[in-house]
Amino acid sequence: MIKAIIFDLDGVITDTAEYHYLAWKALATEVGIDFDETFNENLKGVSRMESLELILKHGNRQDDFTKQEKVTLATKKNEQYKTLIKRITPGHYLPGIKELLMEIKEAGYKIGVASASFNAPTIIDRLAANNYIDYIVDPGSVDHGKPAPDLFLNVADHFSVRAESCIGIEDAKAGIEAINRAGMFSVGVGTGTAIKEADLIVQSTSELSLERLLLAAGS
Ligand code: G16
Ligand code: MG
Repeated sequence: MIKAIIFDLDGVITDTAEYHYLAWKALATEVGIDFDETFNENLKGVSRMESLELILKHGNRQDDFTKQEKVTLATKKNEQYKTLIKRITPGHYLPGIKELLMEIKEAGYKIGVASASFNAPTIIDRLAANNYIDYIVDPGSVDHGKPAPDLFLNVADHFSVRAESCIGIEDAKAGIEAINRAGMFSVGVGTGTAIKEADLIVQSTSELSLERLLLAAGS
């Protein structure tokens, strides 16, 4: 029986993926690395430092910076990102998500957020989504990011529910793998092949409803 529904943030609750893309693109350009939306797909759900490593490797510049310099680069990207997310308002939910959160809350299921982002609490604040969300994982508190299951398992643990009683919703390949490895029912949002391993696939967040999720998960 399903007891908790766990949301990814970027690309599921709101479209911050675009802001990550713009901030990384600015940084990549600064260090002379070509960066486009196709490559950006590889960074979805991936932590800040790992994303930087992937970008440097993509430009064959992974050995050109010290660890400290890499931290400085990642911090710079984050400062740019923090400026961009100031644009987020309570009007910036992806289609149908606010209604879905309200529906789930009203029906008495637990709602968690399993995001790789250290900025998740700020974004949830800016959306005024605190009333719906019971728990946000601190990504610094788990050993491994997505595609490891840790972020999702941390939520189940917090709610004292079994993994089989959770549904996870994601837009990224690494995120779907994390949910599947956690032993939860996975829901993929999107049109690309990135989410092809999900148990249920929808093209847009507007297609999600509590009834559809529960039916698909057999609950
Ligand atoms: C998000 C994004 C990633 C980002 C990561 C870390 O994951 O999809 O692109 O690199 O968080 O974010 P930050 O630099 O803000 O700590 P998710 O799991 O919400 O999709
Ligand atoms: Mg995401």
